[in-house]
Amino acid sequence: MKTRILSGIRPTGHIHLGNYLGAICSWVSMLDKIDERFFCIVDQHSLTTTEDSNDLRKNTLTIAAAYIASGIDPVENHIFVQSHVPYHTELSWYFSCITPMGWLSRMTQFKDKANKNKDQTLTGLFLYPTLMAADILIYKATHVPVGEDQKQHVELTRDIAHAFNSYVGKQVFALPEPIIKKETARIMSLRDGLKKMSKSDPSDYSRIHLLDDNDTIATKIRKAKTDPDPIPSEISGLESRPEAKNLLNLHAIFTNKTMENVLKDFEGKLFSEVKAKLTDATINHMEPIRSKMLDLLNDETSLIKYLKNGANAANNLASGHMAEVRQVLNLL
Ligand code: AQP
Repeated sequence: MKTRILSGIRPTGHIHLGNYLGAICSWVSMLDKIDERFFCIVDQHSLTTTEDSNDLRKNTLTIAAAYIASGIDPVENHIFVQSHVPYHTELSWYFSCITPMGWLSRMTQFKDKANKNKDQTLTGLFLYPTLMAADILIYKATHVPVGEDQKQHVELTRDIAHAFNSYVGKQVFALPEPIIKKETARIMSLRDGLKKMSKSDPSDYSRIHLLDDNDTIATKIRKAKTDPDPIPSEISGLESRPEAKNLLNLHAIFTNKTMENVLKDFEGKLFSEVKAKLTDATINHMEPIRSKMLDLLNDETSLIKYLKNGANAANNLASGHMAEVRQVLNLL
């Protein structure tokens, strides 16, 4: 069977190291193992949190530039914008007609983001997982690489695929597999090691943006929350030190070492030393990506052309699958 991946990022603010390591790097590592690769900028999902919509156009282009600068070739892969393929929203409507409200109410992300006043909570936020299921299933994706926080939504996508197949009495959709890389599944905030790094965190110091310059990266790492204890020799010594664990994990990722080896290097040392080394490693890795992103953003015409080509390929595949869906639903 042909393998196909679909994944995406919401253009809701500054794309950060969590998105890069948790999502984009895992995509890049799979490029030569998967037959067809679709990478979406899920702009319609951004509208579920309306405070982000002012910068939507700019953020959409920035995310496209991040994909390409990180190594996703826009000719070999299909990079496109969700709103350029209308089949996503059409399929999500059909899915909303077979998805019980109870399934959606149980989603952790909905519970976290829903307004304290239930009557004010947006319908779009509630229906987010049915649109995400449509994003994936309209391409009949076989694999969905995501960070840990999106695992529940991919599991719901499988439930929705199953429910749809049962409703129409035909195996229209195979169940897609989530792919979650353990080491990068959850990059934590630099200000609070118990919270994931997130675009919506009010503090810029909680995350490193892909477009941060070297001085800003150095300042953010210097100001990152830590503790006064020296580095332990064993991973178990980090159990109650989430901020320390996060910084050492980032160091392990950027230097391509195991956590055990990083602990050997730093055992007994203080965080000032870890932070200095982590700053160098982060800048080494991120500087070429930032520079490429800036070049791409300076040539908007080419960037938009890549996105148009990506949307053409996506529309071609999606239209065939949509014809099948309309047929099994007995639409005239
Ligand atoms: N901290 C993280 N560690 C690892 N992976 C992460 N991802 C997000 N944060 C981390 C992964 O990035 C992909 C795109 O995420 P998204 O933009 O669609 O939505 P999100 O998960 O809600 O990301 P943010 O940054 O936290 O955005 P806001 O603050 O707007 O909600 C997904 O694969 C996600 O797992």
